[in-house]
Amino acid sequence: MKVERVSNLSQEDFMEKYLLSRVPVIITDGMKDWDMSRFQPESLEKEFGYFEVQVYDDLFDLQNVDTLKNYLAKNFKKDKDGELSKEYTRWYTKLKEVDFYWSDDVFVQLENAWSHPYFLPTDPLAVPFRRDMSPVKITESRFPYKGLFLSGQGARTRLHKDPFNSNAVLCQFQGQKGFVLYAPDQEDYVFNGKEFVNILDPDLEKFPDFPKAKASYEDTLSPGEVILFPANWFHDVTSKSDSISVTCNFVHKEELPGLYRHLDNNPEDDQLEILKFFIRDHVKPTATAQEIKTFCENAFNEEFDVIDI
Ligand SMILES: O=C(O)CCC(=O)C(=O)O
Ligand SMILES: [Fe+2]
Repeated sequence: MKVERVSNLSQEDFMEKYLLSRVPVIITDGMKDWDMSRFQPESLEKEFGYFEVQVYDDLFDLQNVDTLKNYLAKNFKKDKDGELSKEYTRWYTKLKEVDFYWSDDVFVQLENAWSHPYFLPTDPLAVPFRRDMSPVKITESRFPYKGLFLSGQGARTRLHKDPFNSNAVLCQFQGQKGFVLYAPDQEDYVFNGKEFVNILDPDLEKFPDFPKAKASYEDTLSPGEVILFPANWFHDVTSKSDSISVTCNFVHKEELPGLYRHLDNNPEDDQLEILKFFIRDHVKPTATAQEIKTFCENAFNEEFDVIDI
């Protein structure tokens, strides 16, 4: 089935019909008025060619660090003789307290080339959290959970769901991405508690129930379109052509109960490090899942008081 495509989507409808109802949607005019030319490979190479980027495999394991120029030369277009790219540049902004090849400076430089998607509320978000509870725009550097994604034809992100009940909006600047979506209720068939199944080459010993899994959607995202992957939906994404996207993750404050459930059920989640980074002014690096939950409960009470722990 194809994902519903809409345009002229109000923020209220986005919240009610899609985000909080956990229904995937493609907003076909989601990038209107953006300067797409600044996100094409030639212009990115001109502006940032000698920056070093994070190069991953088909899941999220870092493989190496290379210059953007080299990544593009090796993986984008032309004479690859039909060879498909395996390397994937996921160039995240800083999301952990470590020095690394983050893309924060790149997004600062690109800030005027795009804007906050018109359908996305700017309400206070739980993730990323900001103390003053002022409106949030994803183009700002205070919205750190985002990445510039470059993937040569064939490069893939294997099936997974995003961390700690976060939603993702994926904005497609160039190229086409084919994707397959499984609803959260398919979890038992596609996840064995440790790993996600490789849907193109399923290991039936590890995933004996995978044959029962039913994908809800199979579709292709084209330039100018934005897709919402709601929290806990499993997605597998393959670049059908050389592709450039920006992806942003967030948890709306209306979704805090889901985040609390996640914290209760996953006290050892290794992604908590990222959550803690977003509230680093308020919680200690050693904070437990329960302490993070307490922080959120206090921060999002009616007065939005923030209590440091
Ligand atoms: O565009 C893609 O390759 C999917 C990216 C994705 O799902 C993620 O970063 O969580
Ligand atoms: Fe994802």
